[in-house]
Amino acid sequence: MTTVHRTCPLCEAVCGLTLTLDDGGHVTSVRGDKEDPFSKGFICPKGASLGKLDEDPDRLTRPLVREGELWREVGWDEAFAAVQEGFSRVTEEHGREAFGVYLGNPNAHTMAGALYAAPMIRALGTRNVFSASTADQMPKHVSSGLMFGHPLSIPVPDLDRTDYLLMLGANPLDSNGSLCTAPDFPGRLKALRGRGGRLVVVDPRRTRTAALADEHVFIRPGTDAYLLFGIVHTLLAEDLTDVRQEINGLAELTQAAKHFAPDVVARRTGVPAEVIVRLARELAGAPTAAVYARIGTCTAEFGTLAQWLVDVVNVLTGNLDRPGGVMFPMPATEGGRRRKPYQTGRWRSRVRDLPEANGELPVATLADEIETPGQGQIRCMVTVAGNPVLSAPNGGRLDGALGGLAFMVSVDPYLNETTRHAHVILPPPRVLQAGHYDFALLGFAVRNYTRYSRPLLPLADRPSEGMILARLAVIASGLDGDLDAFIIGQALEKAVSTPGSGVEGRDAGELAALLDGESGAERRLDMMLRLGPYGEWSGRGELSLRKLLDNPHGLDLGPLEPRLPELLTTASGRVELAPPQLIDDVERLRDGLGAEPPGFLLIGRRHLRSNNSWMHNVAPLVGGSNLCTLQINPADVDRLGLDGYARVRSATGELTVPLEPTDTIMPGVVSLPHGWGHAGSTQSVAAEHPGVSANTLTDESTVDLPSGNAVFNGVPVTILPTGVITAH
Ligand SMILES: Nc1nc2c(c(=O)[nH]1)N[C@H]1C(S)=C(S)[C@@H](COP(=O)(O)OP(=O)(O)OC[C@H]3O[C@@H](n4cnc5c(=O)[nH]c(N)nc54)[C@H](O)[C@@H]3O)O[C@H]1N2
Ligand SMILES: Nc1nc2c(c(=O)[nH]1)N[C@H]1C(S)=C(S)[C@@H](COP(=O)(O)OP(=O)(O)OC[C@H]3O[C@@H](n4cnc5c(=O)[nH]c(N)nc54)[C@H](O)[C@@H]3O)O[C@H]1N2
Ligand code: SF4
Ligand SMILES: [Mo]
Repeated sequence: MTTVHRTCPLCEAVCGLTLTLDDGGHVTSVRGDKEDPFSKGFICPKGASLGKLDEDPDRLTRPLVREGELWREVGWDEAFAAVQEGFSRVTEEHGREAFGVYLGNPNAHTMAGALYAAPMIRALGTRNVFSASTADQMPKHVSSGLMFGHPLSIPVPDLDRTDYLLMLGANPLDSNGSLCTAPDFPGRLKALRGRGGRLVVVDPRRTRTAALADEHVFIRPGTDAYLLFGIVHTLLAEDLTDVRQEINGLAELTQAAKHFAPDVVARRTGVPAEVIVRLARELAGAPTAAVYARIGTCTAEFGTLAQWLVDVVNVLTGNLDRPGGVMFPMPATEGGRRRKPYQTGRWRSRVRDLPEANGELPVATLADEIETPGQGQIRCMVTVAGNPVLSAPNGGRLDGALGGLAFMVSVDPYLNETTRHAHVILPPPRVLQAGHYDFALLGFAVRNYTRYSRPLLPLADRPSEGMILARLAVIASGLDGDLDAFIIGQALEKAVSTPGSGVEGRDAGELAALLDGESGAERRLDMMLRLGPYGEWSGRGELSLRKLLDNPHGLDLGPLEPRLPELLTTASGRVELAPPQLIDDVERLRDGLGAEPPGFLLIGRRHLRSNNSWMHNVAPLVGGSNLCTLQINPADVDRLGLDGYARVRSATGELTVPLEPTDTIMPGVVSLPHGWGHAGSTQSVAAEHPGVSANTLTDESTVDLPSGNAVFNGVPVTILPTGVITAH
């Protein structure tokens, strides 16, 4: 038996885990790591099942190659040779513009995603880059880019010090938090209330988080931007503002807010005008306050406007960049940020003319790009850690589109709804065979913190996921050589020639020779740590890989500190309160003021013991409350005379679903979790309770315009008894 420690890679909370392994490398127990200074022993049911997930017998151990319907297990050389052949064939016939990439959510949780996905994309030489980000947080990147100058300058609520938290469209008691890395989120919310603070939750469902709050406000799905504008209107009209930054655009903002008085938006949102006014006064009056909004408000028709208004309220109430308000973390691997105006729409999608954002095109138009003939049609896809057939809007259409590709490669541990269309599946090794560093998520942490976990088990005869992606890059570019050494060389050359950097004027080659690490990935981590804001090469600290290896439970780097002046990279050098692109989109919001969609509005939800589409194969995690049911208010059940099941119909499809009547959901709203609808997968446990895919009902033709983000919340649907047959 050995006891080992590592970070949980399963959600954004980055909990430290303590595992015991037997001599065969099997996990015999998983507990929270009490010595982790950030998570302090917290663990959730998913983390506790990490061993079961990692040793799931349905995970692929060797590459698969498909010929027609037939799958064949092959060795790694043969698999990469098949990729080479497929890439060459498509390149010769259609050129590089026929390639497309889709990166799924776990890329945010793997070192491979952080270090090797970008070089792989560059090597593929295509602008057809899609990811789960446009089914998730792209609106926040766009609003932050436009307001603060960089899409990663995303302020997070200072959870442990705030006096007042207004939370919209998030349910961290089940999700454990997102764009707000906070292990033991439930405990931190209880502590907020314990110190006399106030928590208000805005959600069309009375979630477990809402039940814990001081106040829960029901809202009509998709209308958060109206509610937030009502708050902005009140702050301005009642002169409740206390702006602490240099800002631009107050006049334009005031002009735009005129149309959204509380009594005007009350009808649209379902939130009484007096509640809106009171929320504004409470936010302004609290010693410190933070507004935090997540997936329920991002994956909506006005996602970017909602994200923007969240931070407008934070600025107007004087809570941006101050303790207890919303703050910008300083992660240990952060690189320098150049002052360069943030732009979207630098190129546009071929078929629907949708703007690029952060170098990506909207996943809502991926099927169009694959299906529509002509110059630039996608014929070859590379998917890494993604299951868009279940996770993208109108996933059923994408299912068909992927089936028509000339060639597809998937890097994924499972043969599932998406990867079954691949010609080659390249499985990453076991979780415990991978090193772990949260490059992305520590940039959203409510305390500055760092932790590295070395691989706990040897790779044996298979490549790491980083090596798989690097190999794809080599195949695509035709350039051989040590990718990591090349990237290290480039980064160090830049650092030594940057005036004022801690290594200015030193020799890049000598620095490279000093780097520690047993792999290229570790050496790159060491370099980023040393050059980063706490690094031994920054002149300001002593962090390095060695230091992290000496502290296997992680290191606390202190509470968040004000740092906006250093981060602000807008062209004006000020916080942009009224970016023109967003003010333009306010027209669309105004047009929607009078909208009264008939029928029901569909929203999603998450379950504690689930993770999008890929954790339904672990027996202890499924069943109980983790079910694919349609939540509906009992009054609606009675009104429609429903019994047990109902048919749900939208513009794109129809499903028959089991009902879960509950008064925790607003009348007129129904909720279905996503990630179900298992079919064509070799996941044997998941196949026993497949559920249905919510994304049969979501409509890829509607997007949040500024970001191109998919709309999953507030989808108009009709609910029919199962017995009724009507014409389509
Ligand atoms: N209707 C509706 N749809 C939604 C949402 C919603 O709320 N409602 N939420 C959206 C959101 S927020 C997201 S992030 C997306 C998620 O969209 P995706 O990322 O496309 O979907 P996941 O289900 O997370 O699929 C993850 C895939 O990665 C594989 N995988 C797991 N671990 C690893 C690993 O270590 N390496 C590799 N290579 N593969 C791995 C899994 O087997 C699975 O195939 O879904 C979106 N879709
Ligand atoms: N256990 C578990 N944890 C997860 C995941 C998982 O699948 N399971 N997925 C991970 C991923 S990829 C992400 S992005 C995060 C997401 O983390 P969260 O943002 O916390 O996601 P949810 O738990 O889905 O909470 C979203 C809430 O928004 C509400 N909502 C829906 N529509 C609206 C609306 O129009 N307005 C408002 N105000 N609220 C609305 C829903 O009822 C729901 O309670 O969770 C991550 N963590
Ligand atoms: S909360 Fe997230 S990081 Fe923590 S144990 Fe659970 S799944 Fe892992
Ligand atoms: Mo997500």
